[in-house]
Amino acid sequence: MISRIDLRGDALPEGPALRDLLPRADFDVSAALEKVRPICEAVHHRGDAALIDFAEKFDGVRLESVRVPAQAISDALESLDPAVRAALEESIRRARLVHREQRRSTHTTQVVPGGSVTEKWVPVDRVGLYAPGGRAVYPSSVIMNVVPAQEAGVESLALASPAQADFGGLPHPTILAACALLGVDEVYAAGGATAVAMFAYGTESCAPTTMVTGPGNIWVAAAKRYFTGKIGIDSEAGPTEIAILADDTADPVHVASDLISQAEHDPLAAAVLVTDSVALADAVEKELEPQVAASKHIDERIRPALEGKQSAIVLVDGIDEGLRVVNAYGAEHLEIQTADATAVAERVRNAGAIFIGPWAPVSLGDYAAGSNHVLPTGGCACHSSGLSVQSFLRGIHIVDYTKDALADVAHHVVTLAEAEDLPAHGAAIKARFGWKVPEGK
Ligand code: HSO
Ligand code: ZN
Repeated sequence: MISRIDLRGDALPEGPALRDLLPRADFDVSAALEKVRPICEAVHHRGDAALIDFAEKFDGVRLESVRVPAQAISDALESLDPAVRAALEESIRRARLVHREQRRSTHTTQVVPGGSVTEKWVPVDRVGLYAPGGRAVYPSSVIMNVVPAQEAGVESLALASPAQADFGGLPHPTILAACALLGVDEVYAAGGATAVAMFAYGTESCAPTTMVTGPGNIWVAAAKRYFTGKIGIDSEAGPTEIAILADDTADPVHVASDLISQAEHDPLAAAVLVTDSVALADAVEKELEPQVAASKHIDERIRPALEGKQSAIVLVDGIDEGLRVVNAYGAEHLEIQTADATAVAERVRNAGAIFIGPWAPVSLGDYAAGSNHVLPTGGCACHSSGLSVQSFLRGIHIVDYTKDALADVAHHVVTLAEAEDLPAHGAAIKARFGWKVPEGK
């Protein structure tokens, strides 16, 4: 059911060559880009009318309006199962605890007497959050997007999720209920690339946003790429990934269930076990069969994900080599199930989030650890982080120099301006001192 990659014996190659040996899904956003272009342009030119036509075409329902009435949002909360409500509330509470501490304060550096640089952190004005609604209806992702934006101080938040024919053209009720719990009252029934275009261009009913965040399929990723430069985005989310670095102390039942847990998301989801123990590899493989057979989404997602080229058991010569492999891979989620997992985790450099030991499975992080579950996929963990308060803030430098402080450094500025053949830059300094370069200290 899951293939093996045996990296034992020979020395592991370095950097990209090692990465090339590891499994990964094909997720070609650039090919999808051409397909989303006409959709985005239709929304640009025809606004709400285009959104209504696309909802009919893609979601099979004719909408009266794309904006969800306030009543529908409060009704969804009223009808929410109390146990789901309690779980969402606890998830929100924990996420707020963690994200509140990510806020950044203004900081001033006194560079020289009379010369300072202050860095102030300003939230973006208006954010559009996308919550998928096809294969995935994840109120938990609403929480993971809304909480950091709110804790960052974003004043205007709008959310879009596809119209559901089964719910009279409204987004899924649990998505609406999560919005109600989070105090988000501006919600639109719009899906995929159309929702991203609505936020980027604005329509009659939705004011344009300065940023779009949220998970989604390849069309959402392509639309985000289409608008990069015009608006801010979080990341182009690809299929979910779990990597587990484990030794012979790991419990094969836990390892198998955690691999399956993320395979459950998508036929392209990646489940990768990296281990130095053939006994564990054998036991996990054996354990996968009954656990997969007992799971719900076997044929449409779990089996294709585990059997796909993006998933594998990777055998290595020891945990040091295993660390090299997981660092080269840069998983979205990385579990460490080894003896002294804390010490091993300290040596991980590339991962979206790290889950230590037997009691911190990825499912905990997906819902209720307090950590964020919007994380870099496809190896982007080698250069990017998951969604946080920081994602919604801009650090603005405020430069404040007195005449004397400028005079002291003027000759250096003029010298560098001349070295770059930009004499007008130097002139902007000289103009302040009677067109002469002041003597520096
Ligand atoms: N594991 C997914 C998030 C999620 N899981 C939502 C369950 N619901 C990507 O991090
Ligand atoms: Zn998940």
